[in-house]
Amino acid sequence: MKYFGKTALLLCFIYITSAAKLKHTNKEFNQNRSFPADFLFGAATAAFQVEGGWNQGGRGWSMWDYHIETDSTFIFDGTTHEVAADSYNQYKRDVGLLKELGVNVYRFSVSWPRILPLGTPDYVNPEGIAYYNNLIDELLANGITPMITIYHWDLPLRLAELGGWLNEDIATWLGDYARVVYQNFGDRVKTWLTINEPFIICSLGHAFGKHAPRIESPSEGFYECGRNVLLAHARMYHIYYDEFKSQGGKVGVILNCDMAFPSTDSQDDAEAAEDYLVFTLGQYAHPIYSPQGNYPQRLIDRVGNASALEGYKQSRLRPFTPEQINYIRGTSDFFGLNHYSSYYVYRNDSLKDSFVVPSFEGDLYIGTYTDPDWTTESSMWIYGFAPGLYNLLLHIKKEYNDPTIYITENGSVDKLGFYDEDKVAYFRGYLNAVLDALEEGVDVRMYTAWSLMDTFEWDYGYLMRMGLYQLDTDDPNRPVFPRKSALVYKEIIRSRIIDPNYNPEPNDL
Ligand code: GBH
Repeated sequence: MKYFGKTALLLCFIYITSAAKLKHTNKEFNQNRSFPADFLFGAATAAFQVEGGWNQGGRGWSMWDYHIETDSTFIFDGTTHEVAADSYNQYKRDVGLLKELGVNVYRFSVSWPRILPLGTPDYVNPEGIAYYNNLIDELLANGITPMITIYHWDLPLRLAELGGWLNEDIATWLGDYARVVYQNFGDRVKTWLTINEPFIICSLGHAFGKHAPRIESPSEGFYECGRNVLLAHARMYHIYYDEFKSQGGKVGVILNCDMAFPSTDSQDDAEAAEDYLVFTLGQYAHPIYSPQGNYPQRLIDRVGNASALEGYKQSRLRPFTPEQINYIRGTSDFFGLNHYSSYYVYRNDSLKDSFVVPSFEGDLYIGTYTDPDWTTESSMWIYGFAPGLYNLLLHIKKEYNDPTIYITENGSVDKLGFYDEDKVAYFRGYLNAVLDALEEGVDVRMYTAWSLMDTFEWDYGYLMRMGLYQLDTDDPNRPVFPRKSALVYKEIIRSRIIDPNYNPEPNDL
């Protein structure tokens, strides 16, 4: 993980001799084990990554439009989001793909600047509303349950200019936007995902400046962003229950988390693994899911102590008021989880001088590395190790009072072409880990694969091809075709078992 310190690379050979023996590995594939009849399968996308139609239908600019349109070096491969998978014009094709796969649910996001071009509800764009009405109706007509992410990163430019996630008013802005969304679509949509991945919004967007709005503020920006995300999420939740309860839906947040295994049996490495989960997951999960609310004590202590040593009069992690703690606590009907990778982590003196001070990485103070077997040439930042998901699910069950878990993203990358064997192996392994977790009594009820088709992968553009369906980005009509992973996933959904010997060929669909 590039952004957890440069020493990680130097130390990546150490795992061979010293990695603590993993306590939990997954069971073999076993075709007598099946997914429960009411387990929901789906596929996921996000508006900015698939819709295209960037200047169609009265859509406004998001902060991502601004950075892509004004800086040709921003996206690694020089591609843009302007057409993407053309889902704005071809939503019926998308629903056709979902139907072909046999999924129960489709997780997509609504574009804030398409619905509210200026960000605020002073003007609601009728063409934006019509687009999502059409998509929702088409899904329902085909027996697929729509599930909406309200915020998947496309903050309206005007609000970014007013300070975006670093302005406390963001809670008001998001709440007002969510109200418009509930009002227009809540008669047919019953599962709401408020915000996608607070940790990525705040780390890549506000600590490292890799994602829009490209702010590099690795301490204050990172923590203030997280604080505002929690307040905004809570407001979206309360507005639903105060004003739209009669719609009878459920509301929850999506947190992303990779899994950390301690590098050795040392106490320091065990604490490093614990703190990894505290900083990347607990920071957002504890205020919402723990009975007492508020940030985890380990986070409060680590940031508080580091701040004091640096001469700050107050912690760089600004505390919540008791009212805010109450306001945030209990505001999720389920635990939405995005998960992709695993790491080994350690903490020792070699980390001295590895981090910018002050920064959240300096506060966390761990090194990370991965096993070469967990990665492939095309995988970029994905280090696939299915027991990571199994262990993470057990951690969430234990730590957050056995919540209902929806796995809202999981998936991998492969080369172009039909035979995406790495991705097939990844999906099989991770779904097998879900079966392991179900046997341990973890309440996982849903899995939506990332992604339905190749998407515009944010700063990576089209370097990472994660689709069940391959997208031809050279053709203006954006045709798609099923990869092997699509056929394998379809068969898992149909049979509800994982058959490692199922070996489809092109045109089997
Ligand atoms: C998800 O984020 C997003 O929700 C989704 O929109 C996205 O398409 C999907 O992942 C796949 O990328 O280059 O070392 O800085 C998952 C979180 C975001 C974590 C990108 C890794 C890049 C790491 N990931 N990040 S690095």
